[in-house]
Amino acid sequence: MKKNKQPKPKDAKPDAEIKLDVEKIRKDFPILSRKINGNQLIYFDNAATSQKPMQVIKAMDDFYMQSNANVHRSVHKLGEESTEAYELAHKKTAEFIHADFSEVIFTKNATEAINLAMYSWGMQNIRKGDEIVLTQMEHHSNLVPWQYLAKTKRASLKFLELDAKKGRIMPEDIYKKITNKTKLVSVTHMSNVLGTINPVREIIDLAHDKKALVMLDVAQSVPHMPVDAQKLDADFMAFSGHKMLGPTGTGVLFAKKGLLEKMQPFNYGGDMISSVSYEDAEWNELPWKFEAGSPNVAGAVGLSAAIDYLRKVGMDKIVKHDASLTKYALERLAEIKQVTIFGPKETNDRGPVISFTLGDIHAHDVSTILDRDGIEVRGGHHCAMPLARLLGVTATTRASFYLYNTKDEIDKFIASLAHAARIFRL
Ligand code: 7TS
Repeated sequence: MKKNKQPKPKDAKPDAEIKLDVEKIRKDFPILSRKINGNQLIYFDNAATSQKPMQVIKAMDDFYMQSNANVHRSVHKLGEESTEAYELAHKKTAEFIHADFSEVIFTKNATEAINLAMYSWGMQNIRKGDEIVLTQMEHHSNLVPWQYLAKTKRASLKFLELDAKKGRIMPEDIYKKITNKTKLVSVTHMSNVLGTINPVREIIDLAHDKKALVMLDVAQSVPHMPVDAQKLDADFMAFSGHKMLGPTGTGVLFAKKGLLEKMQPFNYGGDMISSVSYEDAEWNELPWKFEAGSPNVAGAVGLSAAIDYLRKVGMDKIVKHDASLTKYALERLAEIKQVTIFGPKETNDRGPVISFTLGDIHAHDVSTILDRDGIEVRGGHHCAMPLARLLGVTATTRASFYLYNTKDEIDKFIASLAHAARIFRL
């Protein structure tokens, strides 16, 4: 009997146009052919850092072999080439997040980007009695800098509370905590522990109504979904190049031009000046005013190649691929009765990060058993100790996926977990 096929809508794209060619992508990542303990590497620690495609590694090699020189200094050919490459990396990064060239500052990671905003904007603008609103699911990098600022200025921190069962912040809390006293709201776009995508549209609109500024920690979202600085209208955004196929030692601070113009520099020294006397100095134009000293040029070149790679693959396809892996992993994890998942169980408004416990086996033991099978996950508090405490655990095991991961890898991961449950007689 013939099956009654659903007619496809006229404008429906063929599968090839909406799906990633994962097998082709995997060939670009040399590390994926590595064996760990005799097993094919399965890399599920993408929330910590992503792997790098050949295109990124080669771009950096080429830079060192062909064009290496310092930037914004020497007028020789190599100096010209490296300056051009460095500035092109800024241009591509700005385009990738729909920002202006002047609004993108390169840092060494997301943590440094947040610290830059804290020192240069926070120290000037936060005063005694002001309130800074965060969520209960922040990474330490978007918590500890604000603790320091609040203590220094005698301001206070407020936290948007988590509904631990749902893995989401309580919607009504946004309206309770963001008030006329709020000067800054600094929240993660996507949680590195729960995978939750926060309702940042609502948060930004409300914060702006209350004349507060917003910092978005987009370290987990930029690698996995389109992030548009203009549409979001956040005042600051921080992310890491190394989580989005770029090299380690690369990060970005986005800030609105008007703010950067008023802010004091973060670091003082070479390249961030336009003129210097023995007594005084004037600052360079944006974004260089915030990039003191010789920068990580090779890193910028690598980040530039990573952005080319992501754009070529297509962020819309990455979103779909991540969602399909996450849905599959959540379903398969639910088959192991000793598994407790922290974070949203549904697949809407969540990213490809799943934290869980396996009975009462310590997360480090779970990670070690998985590692024996070549499966690399992270076990621990994931740099969010207060969140772990709130969830009533000292540690969880976290699997986080990216564009080169497959359902077949998830099957192996599930088999390895089921095996661990048997070893520990759960
Ligand atoms: N914000 C979030 C949401 C993060 O996930 C991380 C890193 C950072 C900030 C800091 O980024 P960095 O590049 O400055 O280190 N998250 C993780 C993680 O989950 N496991 O290792 C690093």
